[in-house]
Amino acid sequence: MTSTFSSLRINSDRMLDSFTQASSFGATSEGGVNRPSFSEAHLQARKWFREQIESAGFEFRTDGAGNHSAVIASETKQSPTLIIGSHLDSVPNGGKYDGGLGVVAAFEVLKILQENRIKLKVNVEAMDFTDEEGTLVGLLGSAAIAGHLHQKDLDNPRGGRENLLEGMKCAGLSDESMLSAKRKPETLAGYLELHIEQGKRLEKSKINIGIVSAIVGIASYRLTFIGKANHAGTTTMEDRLDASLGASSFTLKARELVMSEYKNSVVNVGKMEFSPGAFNIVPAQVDLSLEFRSATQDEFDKLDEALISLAKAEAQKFDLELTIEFLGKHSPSPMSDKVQTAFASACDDLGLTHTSLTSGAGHDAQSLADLCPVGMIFIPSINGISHSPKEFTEWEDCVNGANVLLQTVLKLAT
Ligand code: HGY
Ligand code: MN
Ligand code: MN
Repeated sequence: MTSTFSSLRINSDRMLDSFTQASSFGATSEGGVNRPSFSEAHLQARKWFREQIESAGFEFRTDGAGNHSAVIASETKQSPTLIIGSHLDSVPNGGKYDGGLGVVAAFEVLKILQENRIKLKVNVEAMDFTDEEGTLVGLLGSAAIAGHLHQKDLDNPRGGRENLLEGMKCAGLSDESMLSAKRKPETLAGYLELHIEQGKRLEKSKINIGIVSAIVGIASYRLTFIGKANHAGTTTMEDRLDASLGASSFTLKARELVMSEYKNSVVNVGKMEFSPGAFNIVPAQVDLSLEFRSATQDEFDKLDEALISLAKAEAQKFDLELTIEFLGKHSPSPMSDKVQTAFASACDDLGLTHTSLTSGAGHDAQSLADLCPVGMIFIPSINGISHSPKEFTEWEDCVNGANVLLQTVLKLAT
C-alpha cells in the first residue's frame, strides 16, 4: 500500500548543511568530533540545536534531564508523541556520525512534515538525548524519560560523581531535575532512531539498511586490585604484592573466558589507572574499568557472575585485595516487531535493500523499549570504524537512512 506521501523525500542539501554545522562543534583535526557530555563543545552544539529549532518555528522543548527537542503537534489534542532522534554528545575524540547524524536526520524529517503541512495523528518530536555515550552516566536522558534513572545511578555514575555534578551545573540541571523528567508511557506513541552501524556487516553484504532486531545489554564495574607499594629495585619478585598482576591477569583471562564460553558477548577493559604510578614503585593499586555486553538476558546474567568470580580468583592468586564497584547496567532489549515491519515496508517503497541486525552498541532506544514501540535502522560504516575520528559513512547512505526514517514516520504518524 503506497501512501499519498510515498514520493516525499528529505532535502539532502539542507540536511548536509545542518550536519556540517553540527559537526563543527568540537571538530578535531582528524575529521572527528570531541564533544563529551556538557563539555564546552557539547554545550555549544546544544545551543546551536536550540537556535535551529526556534528559527525553524518549531516548539522547543527541554526537560529536567536536559533533553532538547523540536515538536510538531498533532491537531488532535492529548495525542501521544512519536519521538525520533539520537544524541549530540560524543565519546572523547570520536566520530561525527555517531549520534550527530541521527539528530540532524530527525530534524530534517520534522522540516518535511512542517513544509508539507502533513496532518499528524500523533505529535512528532525530534530529540537530542543527554549523555547517551556515558561520559557521565550513560543513556542518561532516555533513562530519565523512561523512569529508569534513580538517585543511586546519580550517586555513583561511571563518569564519577564530581564530573556529573560539574556537568549538571554547566547545563543548569540537578539530581532533582533529572529525576523529574519521567514521562508516562501512555504519552509515548513510539521511538525511532537512525544510526550508523558501527560495524562491518552492511558494508560487507552491500545492503543499504540494517533493521535492528535487538540491542545488547551493557554493564559497567570499577574493579580495584590492591597490593602494596614498595621499592621496585630492592624488593624481591617473590616479596611483591603487585596490583598490576591481578589486573593484567584478569584482563587476559576475561577475554579468554568470553571468547571460549560467551560467543554472544564482548568484554572490554577500557582503562587501567595505576597508583602511585611511577617507574620505580611496585604498583599498590590498579583501578580497572570493566564493561561487558550480551545479546540475551540469560547470557548477560551468567557472564556478570563469571567475570566477578574471575576477578576474585585472580586477586586471590596474587594475594591482593579486591573492591568491586557496580556502576550501572542496561538490559538487552528486543525492538518492536511493528516498527521493524514499518521500517521494512519503507525500505521496500524506496527500493532499498535491508536486512535484520542485532546491535552490539548501546542506544537510547533500549531505555524506551519497555515503554513504547521502539526501533532503529542502521546505515553502513566504512570499514566498520566508530568511536574514532576515522568513522565515516557515505552521504548517499545518510540520505537513504533519512528517507527511510521519513517514510516510516509517515506510516506511523499519519
Ligand atoms: O557505547 C555504545 O555502545 C554506544 O555507542 N553508546
Ligand atoms: Mn550512538
Ligand atoms: Mn557511541
